[in-house]
Amino acid sequence: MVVPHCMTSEQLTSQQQYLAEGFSVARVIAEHKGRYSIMIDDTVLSAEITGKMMFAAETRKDYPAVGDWVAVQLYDDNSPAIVHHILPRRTVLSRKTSGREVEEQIIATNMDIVFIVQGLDKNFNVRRLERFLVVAMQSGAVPVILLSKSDLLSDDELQGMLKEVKAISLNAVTIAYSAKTMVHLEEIRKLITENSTICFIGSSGAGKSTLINRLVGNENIYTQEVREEDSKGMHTTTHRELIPLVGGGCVIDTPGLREIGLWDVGVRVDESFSDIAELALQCKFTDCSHAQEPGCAVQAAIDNGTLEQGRYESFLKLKREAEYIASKSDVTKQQERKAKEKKLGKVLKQFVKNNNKRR
Ligand SMILES: Nc1nc2c(ncn2[C@@H]2O[C@H](COP(=O)(O)OP(=O)(O)OP(=O)(O)O)[C@@H](O)[C@H]2O)c(=O)[nH]1
Ligand SMILES: [Mg+2]
Ligand SMILES: [Zn+2]
Repeated sequence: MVVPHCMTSEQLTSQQQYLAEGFSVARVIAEHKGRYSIMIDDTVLSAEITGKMMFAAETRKDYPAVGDWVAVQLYDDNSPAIVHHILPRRTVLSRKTSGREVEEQIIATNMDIVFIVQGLDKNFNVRRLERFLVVAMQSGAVPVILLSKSDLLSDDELQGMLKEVKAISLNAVTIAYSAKTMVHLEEIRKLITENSTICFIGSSGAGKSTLINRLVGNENIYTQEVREEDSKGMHTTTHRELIPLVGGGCVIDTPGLREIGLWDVGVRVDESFSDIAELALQCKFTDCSHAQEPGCAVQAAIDNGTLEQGRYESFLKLKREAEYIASKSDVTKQQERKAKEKKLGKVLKQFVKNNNKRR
């Protein structure tokens, strides 16, 4: 099987240059602690980066990631290929690393679509979906929501959950499917066109690897039962891996993420909560904080049930997180951040207080 060559013109130009310089161009398909697996045509090779690249690397962005096209030097003996350059990236899916560090982790690059997989079991959580959507949108790829395990629900239950998702998904394509009964798998398959790369993200136990096994047509990837009481997975997939499909296209499996912190998402929070932004335009005061002002369209929408309170709280939380990350990666914004954070913190507190009082 061959990894698809779907490159932008910028990438093609860069590829030509590296080929002219005597390099080969390969795709990174896996990463294991500083060692990489790369694929050229249908051959998988081991690779390492040059000392120069390691020395020059300032951030995570300067290291190869799964999905990257890289310029490599190949050797006839069995020694690993050496990665010299990373071709410009078309799309990048990043998150903040877990823990206290404010650092970027690249999940995958050069994908066309991000499949956000979530189980329709006890793991179902629209607030988490909102977060995944912001991260996926920022990558530059198209987000698609896949709701697994539809076999566990009655038709009525399924319709109810789809309605909840519709309220937060904006226009993202949403497919509820079952890897067990195979219902709606064909629709998913159709989204994976010949030259496309699709990255799968979602919590552990959501069913990412199971779905990939169905799409690949065998059971090569290891999957595991989830805990019954809360549908939590066992973190079965341990590293990111790009897998070419027989019919063309390829998929990137990733380990389930316990938490997905926003990384430098710019205006994506506003974009993926455009329903709230539109409401805000109708507030009486242009600087309305939507906490308690008269003529507030956001509060009115919450009161009349068109906007869910949880969604608005989620919006405030993600906004605050995005502000924090943006300022951390730019020291000069520190002062501004503190002021804004304090304000958003107050707004959130005031908002929750007011709404709880009213109930
Ligand atoms: N009933 C039902 N079970 C499913 C479906 N899809 C996956 N599962 C089950 O869910 C469990 C977890 O699936 P995995 O594919 O390992 O989940 P994952 O998202 O890859 O999890 P990590 O690798 O830990 O991130 C397995 O027991 C699957 O059999 C489905 O559509 N219906
Ligand atoms: Mg898995
Ligand atoms: Zn308002």
